[in-house]
Parts: sequence; C-alpha cells; structure tokens
Amino acid sequence: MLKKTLIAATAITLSAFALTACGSDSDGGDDKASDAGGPITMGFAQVGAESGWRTANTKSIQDSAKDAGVDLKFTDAQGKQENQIQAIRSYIQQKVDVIAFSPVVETGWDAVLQEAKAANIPVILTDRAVDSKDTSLYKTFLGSDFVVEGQKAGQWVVDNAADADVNGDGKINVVQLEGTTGAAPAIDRGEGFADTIKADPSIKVVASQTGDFTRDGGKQVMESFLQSQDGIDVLFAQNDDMGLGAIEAIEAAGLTPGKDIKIITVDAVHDGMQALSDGKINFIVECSPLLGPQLMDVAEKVLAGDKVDPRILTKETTFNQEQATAALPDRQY
Ligand code: GYE
Repeated sequence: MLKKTLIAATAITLSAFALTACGSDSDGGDDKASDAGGPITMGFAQVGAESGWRTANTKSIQDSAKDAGVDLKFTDAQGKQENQIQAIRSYIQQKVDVIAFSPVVETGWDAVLQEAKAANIPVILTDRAVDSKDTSLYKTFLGSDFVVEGQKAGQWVVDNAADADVNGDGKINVVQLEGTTGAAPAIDRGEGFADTIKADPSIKVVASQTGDFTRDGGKQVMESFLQSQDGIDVLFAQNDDMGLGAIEAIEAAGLTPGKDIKIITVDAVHDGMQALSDGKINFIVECSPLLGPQLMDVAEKVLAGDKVDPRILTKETTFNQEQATAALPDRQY
C-alpha cells in the first residue's frame, strides 16, 4: 500500500513514460482487488500542474485516497489531451475498479469513454465537464458551476460600475484573460461573465485572449493588452494565477493594480487571497479544489451499486478585501 502510494506520488512529475511505470503494480497480483474485498483501485488522469488551484486539487485527491484506503494510480497529463487519453487506456488495461479524470478540454472523449464502458469500468468526471451527448459514458460530474462563477465576476462589475470606471469617461473597458482554450471553465466563465455585464451597456470587453490558466501566460498577455489598449478600467482573469501574472505586468508598466486597473479573478487560492488582502486584486470568486473527499465517497458508492446524483455541485462563495483578510489565516489552499 505504502509502496503504491509512493509510486503514485512520483508519477506526478513524470509524463507518458510514467503511465507504464506507475501502472506496473508492485504486488504483481490482480489489480481488481476490490472484487476480492481488497482496496478500491482508482486511476486518476490529472490535467497537469498549471496553477495553484491544480496543485491543491492534486493534493486533495492524493490525501483523501490515502485516508479512504483507495489504491490511487495517478498521472499528470501536462496539459495534453492525448496524454490523458493514453492514461485512461492504460487504466482500462490495468483493469482498475474506477477511473476519474478532469478533462483538459471538453471535446473528443467519446471513443475512450466508450472503451471504458465496454470494459465495465465506471468513470467519474471531476472538476471539468465533457461535451459528450451520451451521458451514460460517465456516472457523475463532480465540480463547480463555472457559468455561475463567471456571472458572479460580471455582477461585481455591474454592482461597482462607478468605482470600476477608473478613467471616469462613462465607459468601462474590460480586458479578459481566458483559461485554456476549449476547457469547460474557460468557456463557461467567459459565457457567464459576458451575459451578466450586458445589464450595463457601458461595460464592454475590449480585448480577450487566453493565458492558459498560468502565471506566465497571464503576464505575457497582459503586457500585450497594456501596449495595444487605451484606457483599460478592469481586468477579468479567469483564474488567480493569470491575475497574479498580470499584476506583475501592470506594476512593470508603472501602474497600481487594484487602483489604476480593477482586478477580478476566480479560484481564491492562497496567493490570490493574499493579493486581494493587499488591495492588488479587488474581488475573487471562489472555486474549490478540495474535491478529493467527495470523489472517494462517490467512487465507493458507485462501486457498491448505490445510486449517485449525475451532477454533484461544489459549494462556493466570493471574497472582497476584508473577507479575504479574515479568511486567510484558516485558508487550506
Ligand atoms: O480555475 C484553474 C485551473 O478546472 C476549475 O483549472 C479548474 C481550473 C481552475 O487551472 O486555476
């Protein structure tokens, strides 16, 4: 058990090669141990390590697998869909009891999910959705409502329009840093935000580009926004990391983040909350990465043949500066 956990932990930093390495079980026995009353074997295909959110999510899954006595086979796809597909195929070959994954992008999953179904291995989606029409290809989708997150971000701009018009010209020019192109949270947060700001015609998204959910991406794209756009009032970064990268670009341009440009982000990871508390970010919409305990619980239920809800939502809140300062000491991620 311990050995397996160590193997799983090592796999985080390895890529495709690790799929086989981590798949080769140390006990040499049948992996489908739960059939014989042994521990549940779960294959988890993670997106990568692109953000603070993802790091916290990985830790939550690994810690809760350990706590629940689940034998976790963990792979990091380094942001590539083909690596995730390869990992899922390898889990099917190893005859794990259950497969869970957080799909990098929404499209292109039907074939591999059909293979899992044919092998009788239940699949649980965590964090991100797929766009497959056939919902029998997975048991449940556990995670946040990203449209609602985008709406909350947009509502802040609507509610704080006077403040958000930093340049005082009656127009609120918003630049947006999008997440990974094609990923559910990027699509849905963008949609929720766009729909909500329609309530006030003075609010316009004047530029929008992907920063791939990374700090570097956020920094580089913000640098180009600052060069190409006049009178930016607001930045909506679809995650904290891109917002934090953008703050570096804004400061390097001699501007004060949170004052000269109002900043809204999503996630509420520790570094984002610190920046909010310091006044560099103005508002954060929470998106919880602590999905591990619920995932283990759902997996046990699915394998016991219990009915599970096809959509399990995560509870989330929002933070302003005072709330961030109050929450920081107890923040788990
Ligand atoms: O917001 C971002 C991460 O899928 C909810 O992915 C997740 C998003 C999260 O990289 O920081």
